[in-house]
Amino acid sequence: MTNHWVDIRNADLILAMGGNPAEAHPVGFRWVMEAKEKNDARLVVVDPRFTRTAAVADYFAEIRTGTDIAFLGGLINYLIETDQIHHDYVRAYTDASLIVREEFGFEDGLFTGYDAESNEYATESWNYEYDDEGFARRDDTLQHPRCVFQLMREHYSRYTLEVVSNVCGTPRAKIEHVWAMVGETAASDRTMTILYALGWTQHSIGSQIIRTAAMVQLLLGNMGLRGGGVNALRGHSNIQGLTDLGLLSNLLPGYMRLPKDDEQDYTNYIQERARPPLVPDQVSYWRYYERFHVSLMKAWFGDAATAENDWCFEWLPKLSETLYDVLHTFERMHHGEVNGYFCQGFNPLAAFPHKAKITASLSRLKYLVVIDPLRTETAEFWKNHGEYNDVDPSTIDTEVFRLPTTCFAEENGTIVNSSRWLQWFWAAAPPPGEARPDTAILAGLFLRLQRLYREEGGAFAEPLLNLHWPYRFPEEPSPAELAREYNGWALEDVEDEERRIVVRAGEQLEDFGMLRADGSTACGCWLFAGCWPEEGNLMTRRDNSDPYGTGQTLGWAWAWPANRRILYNRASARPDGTPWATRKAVVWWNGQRWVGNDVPDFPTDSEPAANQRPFIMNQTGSGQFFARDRMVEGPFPEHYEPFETPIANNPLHPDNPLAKHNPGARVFEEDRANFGTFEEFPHAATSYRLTEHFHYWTMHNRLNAITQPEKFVEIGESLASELGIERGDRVRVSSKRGHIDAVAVVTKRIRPLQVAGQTVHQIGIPLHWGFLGETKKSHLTNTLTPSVGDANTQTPEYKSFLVRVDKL
Ligand SMILES: Nc1nc2c(c(=O)[nH]1)N[C@H]1C(S)=C(S)[C@@H](COP(=O)(O)OP(=O)(O)OC[C@H]3O[C@@H](n4cnc5c(=O)[nH]c(N)nc54)[C@H](O)[C@@H]3O)O[C@H]1N2
Ligand SMILES: Nc1nc2c(c(=O)[nH]1)N[C@H]1C(S)=C(S)[C@@H](COP(=O)(O)OP(=O)(O)OC[C@H]3O[C@@H](n4cnc5c(=O)[nH]c(N)nc54)[C@H](O)[C@@H]3O)O[C@H]1N2
Ligand SMILES: [Mo]
Repeated sequence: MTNHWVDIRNADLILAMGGNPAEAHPVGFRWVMEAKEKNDARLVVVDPRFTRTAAVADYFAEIRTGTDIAFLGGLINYLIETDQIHHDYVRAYTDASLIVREEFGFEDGLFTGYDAESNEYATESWNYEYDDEGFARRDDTLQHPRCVFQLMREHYSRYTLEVVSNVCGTPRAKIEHVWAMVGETAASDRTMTILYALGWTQHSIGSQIIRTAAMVQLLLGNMGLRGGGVNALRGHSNIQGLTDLGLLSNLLPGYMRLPKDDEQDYTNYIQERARPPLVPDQVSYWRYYERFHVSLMKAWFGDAATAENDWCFEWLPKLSETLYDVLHTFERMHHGEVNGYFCQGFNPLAAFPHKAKITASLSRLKYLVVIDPLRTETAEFWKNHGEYNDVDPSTIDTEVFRLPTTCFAEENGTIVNSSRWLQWFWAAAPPPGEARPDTAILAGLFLRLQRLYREEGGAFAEPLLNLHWPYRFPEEPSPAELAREYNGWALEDVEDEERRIVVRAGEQLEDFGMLRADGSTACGCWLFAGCWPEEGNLMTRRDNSDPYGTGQTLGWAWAWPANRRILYNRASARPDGTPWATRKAVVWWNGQRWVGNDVPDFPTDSEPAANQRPFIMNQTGSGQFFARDRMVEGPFPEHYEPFETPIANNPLHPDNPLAKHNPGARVFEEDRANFGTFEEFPHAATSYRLTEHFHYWTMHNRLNAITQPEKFVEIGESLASELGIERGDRVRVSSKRGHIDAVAVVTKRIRPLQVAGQTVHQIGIPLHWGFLGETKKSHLTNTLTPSVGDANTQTPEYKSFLVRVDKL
């Protein structure tokens, strides 16, 4: 989240789109209700289904899955053409004025630089025009035909009301109604918050949907203010912590990025990441990359990391692929290129797409290790469970090991929530039986491997032999020790520019401003620096006092970065340092420094006249409409159809087959052969959650099993009557990859849509239930889903695929 849970109560408008928070985040959802009750806020829901969130909304609009870029792109067009944008904000705090290279262009669905052979773009033309000093040229009047604002305006001029309605299937009057409500928040004293989750991420165009939302919020001036922001409601209780700590395959802790295989040189590696400002005087905070990086390597490798050996840069893996994501790993496993696989708190047979492919892949392993407190479908993938898992164990050689772990309620530690708060928690009960904490299992594995390498040698043993392991009980590092390491400490006395000592050797760091690139500090995750300073563990704090009545509660736990609760909060004030509106104020300039009800996300002594912009992590200091790098499929989001679409072509580019689906997506050949067509599988399906279950593990719990005992699918009334299906009938839902059987819930909550001149029916498929546990046995939903991911993150396209429904 750019903002935080409690801050939702400060919003005037809440757009829940691409998420169903009443169902999936029922506790956090109280802040939505509080906004409605105490702030007179309105809630708008845009979803393929009339959800439990929609049931308490002020306005609901249905949408075809996978078409949110069209809806939001149309909104951008509407806001610009009706002049409902926050002009001063856009001019001062965004890249709208920057001038783009002449070579840049967009034609019939493709940006310049596309190579259809490799499915990749050469991105040189997606850049600004620079002056002799290396700064981007600009036109502050926003009139230059190639300034970002004019290019964006032109790009979205195609997204008229008629086009959007034709793509999304949302009736025009409803679209207009939602757009008008959103437009009202262009006023400087009104904000909209956007709440999203998987309804946006689980698409082949997922990352770009979220970017479109960010663009809308920048146009409206809603970033950095109370009740604004683009807010990802995270999933598993510590999934935020997982990304913060760099568990994604291309990351290091604190969103630092691993080198690629053509980056063998340390200096180049740092230069490529420690980027200088592209607009004069801007902060461009990643310029300090080396401080974060060297401190990480000191935490990992201790004395072995020295300036002479480039802080052990050679030992870091160099990526030969952009990502080693799960789809990629299973593709390799399917080809017999993976020997062993560890599933720690992960049930891929149930959770990953195209179950038949997952089964075939796991069957080709030599060994599978499942580290989990419960029985999982994955651990029993080899076992015949009748029609629900119809395999022949005699043909599967994979050896499966199960290592029982503790559960969250049986350990101490910290969890990072969606608000970026690190909250310490305490064990409520001892673990049963042989269960051990995950840290103990990993430490045991590491120490045994290290011993084997020490005794017997082996290729590339140095990183294992030299890993710094300073824990009191090496077999079981304690959560407190690990947390102190993430925070970081000084290895020598650290001085500031005036040679005053800011932290002494051996002391915990106060904040990431103390990190140094000379090896004098160690820090496991620069973003977490400050969570455990000398004064102690700030994550245990439970002071909910709120002196300004803003909900910031700076004494409750600890938020990264630097206990800041609202990111980019400098943008809550005008360029001159006064708040845009008192009721939205977060920080302001008091004549000497930045102060306010939150910790300023900005250099506190940077006076307004210095003209530094609020988006300090960006090289331009601005919020970016134009993504000059990082996004694989283009600098402006464009609508492309899901890989399985119920219509014949992309209505925006009907004559260009290359622009039908995301042109930057990675599709493996065998997976492409497993995509279905709408002639055979005419209905658009989507999958989702229910409050009563958590994925695939609450079905082991009798109370949850009682509340939702059996697999069902949701079918709209009109399709049901066409197919002769009545409530409670059993139906078969098939895709190109398999079928599931379930009870039909015939509902008014899903309505037929008029899309590109045809009627599209959508089918809703909850993802819970499997062949284990206390509920009735069922087929796994992911029997049906296609193996293709978002072009940037490779998050699977679980939310848009094609099925056929038959009465059983
Ligand atoms: N009770 C419970 N809570 C949970 C979980 C659970 O299993 N049970 N899981 C947790 C996890 S890990 C996660 S990631 C979160 C997920 O939280 P959510 O993303 O809110 O959950 P979903 O139900 O998967 O999907 C949300 C909504 O997206 C809609 N949708 C589908 N396609 C589209 C589309 O193209 N556009 C739009 N606008 N909407 C679309 C669906 O109809 C659904 O209502 O929930 C977390 N919370
Ligand atoms: N069709 C479809 N598929 C989806 C989705 C969808 O919307 N539609 N959503 C996707 C999303 S967002 C997610 S997050 C995944 C979820 O997929 P998974 O994460 O695979 O699902 P869970 O059932 O939450 O499995 C987590 C496992 O962790 C175990 N566990 C719990 N606590 C601990 C612990 O402390 N240590 C260890 N080692 N294990 C523990 C649980 O017992 C459980 O078996 O599903 C994805 N799959
Ligand atoms: Mo998730």
